[in-house]
Amino acid sequence: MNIGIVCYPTFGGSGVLATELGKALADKGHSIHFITYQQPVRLTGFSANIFYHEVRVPTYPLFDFPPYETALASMLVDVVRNNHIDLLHVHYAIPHASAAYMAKKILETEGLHIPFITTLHGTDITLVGKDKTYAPVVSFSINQSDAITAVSNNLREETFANFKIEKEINVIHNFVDIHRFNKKPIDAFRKVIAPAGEKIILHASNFRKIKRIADVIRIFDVIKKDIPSKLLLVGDGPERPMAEELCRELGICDDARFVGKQQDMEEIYAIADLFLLPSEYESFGLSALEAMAAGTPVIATNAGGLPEIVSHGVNGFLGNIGDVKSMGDFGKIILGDAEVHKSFKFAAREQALKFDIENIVPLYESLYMKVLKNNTH
Ligand code: GMT
Repeated sequence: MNIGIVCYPTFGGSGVLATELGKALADKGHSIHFITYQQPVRLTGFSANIFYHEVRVPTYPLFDFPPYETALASMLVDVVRNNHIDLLHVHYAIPHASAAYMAKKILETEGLHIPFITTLHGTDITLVGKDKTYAPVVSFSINQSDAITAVSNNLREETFANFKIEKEINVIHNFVDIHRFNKKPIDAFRKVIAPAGEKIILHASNFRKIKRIADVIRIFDVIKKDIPSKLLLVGDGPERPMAEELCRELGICDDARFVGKQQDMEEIYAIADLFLLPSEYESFGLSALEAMAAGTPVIATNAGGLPEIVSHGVNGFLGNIGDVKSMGDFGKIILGDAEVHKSFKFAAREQALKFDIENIVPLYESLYMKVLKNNTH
């Protein structure tokens, strides 16, 4: 199949998932055309089956807001016309689903029928999408999709609760390449972070409000009082200055290291003893799954789709949003006893196996086949 993939090219989970999906499909022999405004961060290396089309948005003095959606729709038309594209798969509804709809309508006038699939990732529904500034367009373009997928059962329910959706929403959970994340920890790297053999507690995100970074730091503070440990914070975003300030206030600057955005997450997950994701909401929590694939137990909130991956008391723990004391105590249970830690590590990896790339990517391929079958003209 020739598939056009539209996504955000940044470190966010939707872009990571879309890129990993494209790479996996290319490995299986499909031709994949990424259409986005920047080379996706996880799109490294060369593959004969992967093509990249950059959307440029020319500016003009009249434009306070250069029209990205128009540029994207025009690029989709061009890519479909010239590359025998069979279908478009857009990740994150805003503005990708409406751009795909526009491209589809333009191509129809030329006798080209191009179906598009929309994968909902989370904030495109639960936060930004339901804002009434965007909602009518989001709702319309989701309904116009030839197929809709959501990355968790929770997100499917949220979508039905927030929008009038007239079609089935297929749940296809996020996935991880279990072999890639099964790295042996690099001792020298561990030593740099935790020179006296302290436990390494990890958080990785885009440092937005929804991630509750202050809770990450406070949970760490609870754990650190009993268990010698270091906090490694990967990523960057608007909440970082607040987080640094909080570390100063708590007097834990020497134990918390902010390392910014990182490419080689496999190496980082491998040295972590515990992963924290105390978010206000996660449709899924791809970073938690990647941590588990590396055998790192997770402490998360019982919000959104997180309970679909983290099993309380088995491969991690789930706490109420904001309950840093309980989540800190859970951390102490896991890290305080080597045998307990070992069993949580084992269970984390076992759980991640269920979401292995080899089990999930065929679900997308079947959906593509179904859509193409329904779309023969
Ligand atoms: O985490 C973010 O805010 C980034 C966002 C994105 O769209 O890039 O992530 C969403 O999609 C990920 C991949 O499907 C999910 O794992 C995240 O849980 C989801 N984020 C939220 O729902 C807040």
